[in-house]
Amino acid sequence: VAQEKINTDIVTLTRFLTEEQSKHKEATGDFTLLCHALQFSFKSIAYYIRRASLINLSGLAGSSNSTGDDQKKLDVIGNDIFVAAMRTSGKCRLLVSEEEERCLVFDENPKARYAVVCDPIDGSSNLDAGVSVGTIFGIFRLAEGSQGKQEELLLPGSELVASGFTMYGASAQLVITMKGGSVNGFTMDNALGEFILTHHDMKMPKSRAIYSVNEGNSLYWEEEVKEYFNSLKYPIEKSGKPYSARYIGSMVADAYRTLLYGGIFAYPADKKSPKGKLRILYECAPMAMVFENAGGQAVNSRMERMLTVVPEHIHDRSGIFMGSYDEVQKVIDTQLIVN
Ligand code: AHM
Ligand code: MG
Repeated sequence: VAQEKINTDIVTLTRFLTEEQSKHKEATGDFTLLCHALQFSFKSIAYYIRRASLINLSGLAGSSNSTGDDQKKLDVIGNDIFVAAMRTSGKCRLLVSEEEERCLVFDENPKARYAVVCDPIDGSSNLDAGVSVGTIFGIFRLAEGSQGKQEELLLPGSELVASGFTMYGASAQLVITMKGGSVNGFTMDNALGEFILTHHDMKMPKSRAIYSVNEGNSLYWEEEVKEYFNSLKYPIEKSGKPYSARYIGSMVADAYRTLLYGGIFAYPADKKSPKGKLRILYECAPMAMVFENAGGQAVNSRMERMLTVVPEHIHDRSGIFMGSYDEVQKVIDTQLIVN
């Protein structure tokens, strides 16, 4: 029997972070430690999601979050795991979570220089059906002399020093990018308990005939949005076929597919949700950074670059169109402007 060739030189997330740190002479190791704490929260959340049906974690918690969404038991657990990991990392001063009305200020870490924004379990309405959900995160470095105030986080995504997401699917996938850097994807090896670098320097296809949007909202869309999506349903020159529709209803899963296969993902602002549905700070901006660093684009419903959008409040929402460079450019070129 031929012996399986064993790779004894694998790049774990821990090793990757150490190597990244060594590229920066001025680095103190704080950012690396913060990422280790993030990594632990992803592993824990992945573990509980996998066991949810077995240990009675399905269904509602009986509460609602800051903006009135019903919370699932796992929303609450995911948030608690995340908060504990950030608090005890010693490197996180401020934490904005979709599940917390106010920004959490960790006074026990007054010298911590980082702020984290997150949606601990995005797409949680899919949880009980075993559909992929994920964690979205962004990291800001606080300004010198920071007072540790929530208002300091009303920043555009272009200020993020790192961002990414984890998708809890057939396996847990972690995608991370640093400011001005490449995008790297890791796969959780459950036996080792480590994220392993499997997708080095991810670059998304420049175009692809796939669109991803909740068409059930088309009644509320502005005319221009209706026209744009309608235009995708006729044969295109290149293939003689119309676009394919793919919509999971979990942003991380739709985004991960779009990153790998290309295409466009959108959640436009509409007449029912004039500001859109997805949150600027911890959903749109981190994703936009990943997409741009992978060679794609992301804009809001006014066709402004998503990374320049400044929220007025930590939970503000925005319309979003993101995906392959050419696909988003097509939307921008149609001059589709929705307020
Ligand atoms: P959530 O943060 O409450 O889970 O909502 C965000 C999710 C995204 O993952 C997904 O893209 C979108 O909501 C789906 O919304 P809809 O069900 O309206 O299509
Ligand atoms: Mg969400």
